[in-house]
Amino acid sequence: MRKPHLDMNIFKARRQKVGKDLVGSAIVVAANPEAVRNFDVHHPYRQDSNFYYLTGFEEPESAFVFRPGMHPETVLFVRAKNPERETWDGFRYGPEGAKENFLVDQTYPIEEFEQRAAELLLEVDQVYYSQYRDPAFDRRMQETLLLVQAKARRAGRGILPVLDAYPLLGEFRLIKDEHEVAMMRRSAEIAAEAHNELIEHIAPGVSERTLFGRFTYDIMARGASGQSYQGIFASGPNATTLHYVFNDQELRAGEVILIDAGAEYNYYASDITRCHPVSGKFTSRQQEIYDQLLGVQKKVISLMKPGTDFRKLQQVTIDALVDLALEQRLLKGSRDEIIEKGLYQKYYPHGVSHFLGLDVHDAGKVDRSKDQGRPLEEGMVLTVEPGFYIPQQDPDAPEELRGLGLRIEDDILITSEEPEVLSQLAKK
Ligand SMILES: [Mn+2]
Repeated sequence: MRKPHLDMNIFKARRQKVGKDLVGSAIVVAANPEAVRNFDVHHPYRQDSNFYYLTGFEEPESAFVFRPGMHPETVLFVRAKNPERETWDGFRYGPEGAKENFLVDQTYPIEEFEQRAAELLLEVDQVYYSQYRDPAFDRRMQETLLLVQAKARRAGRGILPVLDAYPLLGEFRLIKDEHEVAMMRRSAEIAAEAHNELIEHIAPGVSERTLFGRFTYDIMARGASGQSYQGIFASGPNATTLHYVFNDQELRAGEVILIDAGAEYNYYASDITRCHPVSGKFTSRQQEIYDQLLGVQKKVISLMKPGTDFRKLQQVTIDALVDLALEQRLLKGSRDEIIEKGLYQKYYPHGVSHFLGLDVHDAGKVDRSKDQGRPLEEGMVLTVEPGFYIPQQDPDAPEELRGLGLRIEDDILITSEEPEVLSQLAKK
């Protein structure tokens, strides 16, 4: 059952923070739609992150209207009670239960959304709502906005301006509160322990799929709802596919397996990557590159303090990985030219960091504007994931290195002092 086990004051306090400078505006957020897998079977349901962030409410077919400073300020639209449906699909709060349990001012059945929301929006100057995510709810929202206009016709108003709620809420989600930090610490700890549990099961002949299953078991046995994204269990050359998802090959002696997998714990994601030699020991050349990559990661982590520009992390990584490629004689020529022409992208084609939170690639703008970077701040959580991938068909690489893919990824909390490595338990 989707009973709240968290203190609802967490969500109330969060709404107060978000609403503080938004008087005159409303935020409308819709629950995620359910996704059909086949016929009457659905994919596992997971609430929309912004909806969860503001309400803590986990049911589909719901919507939330938030009008900072007005009465009622918080209005939740939910599915009506339905004994027959509840026999099949499980408990629903219904409007009464939702009002009792979720610290909102008013609740209504979702069927009344257009009419009720139109009345609520009549009194605001603009609406924050994320369009183009759910076409079915977009239509309900359009209907609502037309009703608002119809109701206010004599006032000569047009359609209410709609602004995107995603970047607005992203600015808040970017800085984790105390509750969120606790959740993220636990999420990373769970995933780190599960990564460690896998080590003794890595051996020639084992399937990537077996490791995937073991990891899932180990995080769920520790309280995670599941993986925070489909994990990458990539042995040998599969590791050079950045988002490898087949996870169905057998591990072979001499190869390295790259495991990029995280847990979702009370909605919060961890995202950890580790690489292990299938036979228990790297070759000396693999070890050399692994150690260099680890050095790059350490260097980047040491920069993760308040004030450092987010873009600097990537620059430093590129510089260091170009040096690695030159030392390994994979690239030739001048460092500047390699960087300028982007030649390093053959071995390192991605970013070194992203925000982490309710989503694995979390909300929050990485730049203040097109030309202005974003300084890191206390309370941000970011990954650090330098990687080095040698294509299997690379004519510039010696035979023994072809098809080697390495990435080392940890989750970092920015503090006023040293960065806290949330995933530090995971053995490297
Ligand atoms: Mn990542």
